[in-house]
Amino acid sequence: MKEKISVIGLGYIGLPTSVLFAKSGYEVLGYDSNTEIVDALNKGKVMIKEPFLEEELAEVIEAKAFKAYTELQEAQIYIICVPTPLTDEKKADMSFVRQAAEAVASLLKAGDTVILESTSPPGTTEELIGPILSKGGLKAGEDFFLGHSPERVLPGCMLKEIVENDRIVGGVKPASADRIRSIYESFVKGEIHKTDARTAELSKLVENTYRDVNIALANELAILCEDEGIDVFEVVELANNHPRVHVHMPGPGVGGHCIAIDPWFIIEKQKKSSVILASRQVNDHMPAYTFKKAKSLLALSENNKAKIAILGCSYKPNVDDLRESPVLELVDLLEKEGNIEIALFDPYVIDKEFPQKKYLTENVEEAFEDANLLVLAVHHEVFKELDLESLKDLMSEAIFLDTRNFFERKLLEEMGYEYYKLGCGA
Ligand code: SAJ
Repeated sequence: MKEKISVIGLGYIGLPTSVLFAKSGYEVLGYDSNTEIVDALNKGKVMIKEPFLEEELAEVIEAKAFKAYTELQEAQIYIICVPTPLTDEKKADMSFVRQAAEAVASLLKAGDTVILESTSPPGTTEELIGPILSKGGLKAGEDFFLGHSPERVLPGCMLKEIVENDRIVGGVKPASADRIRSIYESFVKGEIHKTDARTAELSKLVENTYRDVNIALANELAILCEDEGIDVFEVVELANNHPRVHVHMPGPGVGGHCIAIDPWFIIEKQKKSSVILASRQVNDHMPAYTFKKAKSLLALSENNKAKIAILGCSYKPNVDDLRESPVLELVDLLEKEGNIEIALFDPYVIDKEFPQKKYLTENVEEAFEDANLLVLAVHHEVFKELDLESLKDLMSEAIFLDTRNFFERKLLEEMGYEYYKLGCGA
């Protein structure tokens, strides 16, 4: 008899996780409160663009190893993969985790295992989930196993990363860590590192906070280089030649549902201001900084009509994910400024709904038509195929702001563009 796993939350993490457990011999009963998602999944339709996910889902549905439900199903193992967004006060919104824990508590039996995958502030597993699950008298870590195992996936190559990356499993007791490790050993090829629950929670936050602080360093250098007439990308490249230096890349801001969010879960635990908070503030300032730079370039244009064409608006290259996208904040600032016509071109987001969609153009020509300034905001690989030479002729002025060091200055200047780079005063 196959062990049953109930996965709560069938989104970016819950769905790939469900598929992999189903492929490795478990019977997975997925649960999501969104009936549209449940219906689509049971028809083999995946709502997120992730390579191979739909094919793998079809396989496990065919094998009757996965089915989605709108009610939580009884199982031996419960894995919580629900969102942990930020409140307006930049605190962790744990309402979805709380609801999930309450649902599990109503079905929990002795000997079961409960795993929190959602990225959470340190202490969540023991202090929030444990007491909810123990309300019926069962003791966490004794009558049932409880722990935290954070995911480490890169959107766009999730299935590969969930399998191959090392994994952290943290238990409220060592026996819980052992039990959770044995469950993930069914498909994880990377090393599985055991620890306690709160160490596991903080380790996950540190992974993304490290990147955020590092990106903030790059962005702060970009602002300095603008004033100093230096190219920050050259500085970073040269500094990174050192065997133990890895400065990240500057840009128009930090988006996504991880790096822009996770550091706040540490900040809320800190007693005083920190480099983590200062880094968040630097990165959150970059859309305004880019807006200022764009405005200064627009002021160079001879005619008073101003149109900006923005290439890319998802939160990072080659994905359709718009969450926390800094480019959307840049668009809002341009809109607020008034008397600037805005055209967005991003082939990844044409079937997404978002407030700034009204600026999205059908094709790239429409975006370039009559524009004074072109901003490369997201370095989607497909933009390398654009025929910038002929597109330039559609513009009323060919001023180009590259926020990602994505194009060759020499090449664009030979085409007749006035080429500028964010973080490059030269
Ligand atoms: N960014 C920069 N400069 C850089 C790198 C990124 O400005 O040098 C920006 C990107 O443009 C984007 C944002 O930061 O707006 C985040 O992009 P990302 O690719 O760095 O991060 P995510 O959110 O797609 O994925 C991260 C990854 N975490 C780490 O690399 C430590 C991923 O492995 C995690 O699993 C994921 O967060 C998560 O789910 O936590």
